[in-house]
Amino acid sequence: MQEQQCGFIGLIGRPNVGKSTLLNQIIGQKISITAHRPQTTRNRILGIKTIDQCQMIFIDTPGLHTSEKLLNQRIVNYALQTLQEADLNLLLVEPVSPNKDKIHKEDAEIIKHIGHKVSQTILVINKMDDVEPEVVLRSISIFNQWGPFAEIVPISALKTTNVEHLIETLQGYIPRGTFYFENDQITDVSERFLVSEFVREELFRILQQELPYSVAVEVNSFEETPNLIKIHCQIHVERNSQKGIVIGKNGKVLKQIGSAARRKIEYLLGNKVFLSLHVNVLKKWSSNPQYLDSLGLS
Ligand SMILES: Nc1nc2c(ncn2[C@@H]2O[C@H](COP(=O)(O)OP(=O)(O)OP(=O)(O)O)[C@@H](O)[C@H]2O)c(=O)[nH]1
Ligand SMILES: [Mg+2]
Repeated sequence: MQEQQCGFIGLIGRPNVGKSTLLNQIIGQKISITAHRPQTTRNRILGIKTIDQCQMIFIDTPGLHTSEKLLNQRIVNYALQTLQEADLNLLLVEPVSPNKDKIHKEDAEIIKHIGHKVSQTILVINKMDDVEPEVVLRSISIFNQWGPFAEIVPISALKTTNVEHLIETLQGYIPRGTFYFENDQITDVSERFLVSEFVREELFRILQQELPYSVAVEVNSFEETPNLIKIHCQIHVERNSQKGIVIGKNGKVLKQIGSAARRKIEYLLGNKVFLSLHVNVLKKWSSNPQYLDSLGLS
């Protein structure tokens, strides 16, 4: 029998480069929420892909960035820890725009953090659908100066271009070892956590400006009956004024968030769902270490 391979692959990169989109495409199911705004992912999320005798455990991380805020510092720490622990890292970047001849400052910072692990890092140039092929080629040669990376692979996570090729390439780098997870397991996070994330994704989609960054979602009860799953969630905001915005006039905004999230949760759980949402003011939760701990952001 062929020997098993099993390894951890860290997905790292600046906010908004498409890490979670790529993870969802690889796994073939939505396990990590995405948004057109940066700093969407807050926790480490595992996505597991098993092909024959090879198990690849992807770690989706929050985008690396600098910030004074406690919440953000904790978020960045997850990502930096991943970088050190993984067998292999995928560093996601965007193509270098045609009017620039240098890479993004934050990409350079991340590469410095990677240090000697650069040779165990595959540089993935994402969003190739957004630019001309020449721009991709030029980006490869500019990033090459920061190497030597194990490989440089251009892809489009959104359009799935070259994603299969990336997966095949990865398999060559996974060390020998027995599987950590069952063949059919796709993530290690609980359904409860995914439910709270799907609600948070709708908050990102529907609310304007900075508000989603002040919001945390907690599942208070999850009750399964044969034909219906009853879920009660609390949406924590930091100020009274934010509570009003999330609820909206006559509860319109909250209803919109609830019904969009419910549809995705029903798809996830394969069952009818009754979702109730309650908005709660938890003053300054994002800078309070105890609240962050209790919300699983430790
Ligand atoms: N055009 C294009 N857009 C993409 C591609 N991949 C992702 N995006 C978009 O980029 C935005 C950010 O995607 P995410 O997957 O949330 O990015 P992320 O790196 O996980 O972001 P954080 O969690 O904030 O660090 C979303 O609007 C995606 O639809 C791609 O290949 N092409
Ligand atoms: Mg993300």
